[in-house]
Amino acid sequence: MGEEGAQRGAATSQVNSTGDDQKKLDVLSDEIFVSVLSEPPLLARIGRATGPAPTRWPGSPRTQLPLSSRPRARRARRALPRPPQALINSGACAVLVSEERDEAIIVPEEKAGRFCVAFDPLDGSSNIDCNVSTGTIFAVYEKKTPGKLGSVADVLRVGSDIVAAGYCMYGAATEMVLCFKGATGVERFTLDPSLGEFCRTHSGVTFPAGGGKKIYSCNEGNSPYWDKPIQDAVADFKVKKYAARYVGSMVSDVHRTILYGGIFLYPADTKSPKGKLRVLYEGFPMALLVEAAGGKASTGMFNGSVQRMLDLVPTTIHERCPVILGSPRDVDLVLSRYN
Ligand code: FDP
Repeated sequence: MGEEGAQRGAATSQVNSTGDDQKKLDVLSDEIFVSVLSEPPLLARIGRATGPAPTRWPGSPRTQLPLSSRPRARRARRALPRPPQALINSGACAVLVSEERDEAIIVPEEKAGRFCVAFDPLDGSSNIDCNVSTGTIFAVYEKKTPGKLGSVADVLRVGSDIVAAGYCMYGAATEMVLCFKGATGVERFTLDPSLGEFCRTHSGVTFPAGGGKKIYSCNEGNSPYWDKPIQDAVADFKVKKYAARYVGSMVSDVHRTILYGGIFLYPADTKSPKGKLRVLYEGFPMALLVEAAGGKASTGMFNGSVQRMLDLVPTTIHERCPVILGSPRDVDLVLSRYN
């Protein structure tokens, strides 16, 4: 990133809508994401593909997707329209929810489109200053409120209503992983910087058979505050000689979990009874992807019961929830501790 990059990583001295420290790169990523959503092709592609039972990403293996490549990001930054103006011109979106904005953006009626998107523009941003992988996470809904104008009710609905979800990971390579509701497997794309395009590299990706590598991934510093079933399950993993791996950047930890196997946990604890991660743009999209890949996603014990993540119905846009996801082998081990 160099000096300029380091400055972008610097905190803005603000906290975002969920009370986390906000970095300059958080704000820039939010602006770019909203700006990119002003260009309809991605959502138009999703629109073409979301029939009654979408299962495959449309198009050739070299699918061109207009998400942020670096040149595009620079262009977008220079000529960035003010977000509401971008949405007015889009015609694709009715409602946008960003981690970096307190309120949902409701697109004016005359330009409102068919989709609603909840996104975390830069997840794992506490890792920016030490150059550890970060990511972008998003979930797409179809608007359901009658009339042209959307409302927050279009995103405050059961998680299984999501029609598509994905993340980008900014690591050694820039990768994007997507799925549609009802898909078997997730689709992997890698950015080819020479083309400025994402090229599909893997289709129908699922968890390794049998659960894959024995890896548990959590912030174990919180273990004194976990409930006993979580403490016991993690103790079980150690007895079974699982390896511990925790980047502390959800996209990276979930990406590794899908590709290698194992489990990722950010459970509720006595300090944070609702957990840390956000329902709309962390829990739900990752749950859709993990289930599409043949895994499981649960809240663990939350509000008095153990729940499937996608059965939650959030009541506010920045709501949090505990997250336990991964291979069925390992998620079932955790859930069995609640029996
Ligand atoms: P970050 O605070 O760096 O943005 O919800 C955000 C998140 O990172 C996730 O990406 C990550 O999994 C988690 O928080 C890490 O939290 P801890 O530092 O408490 O482990």
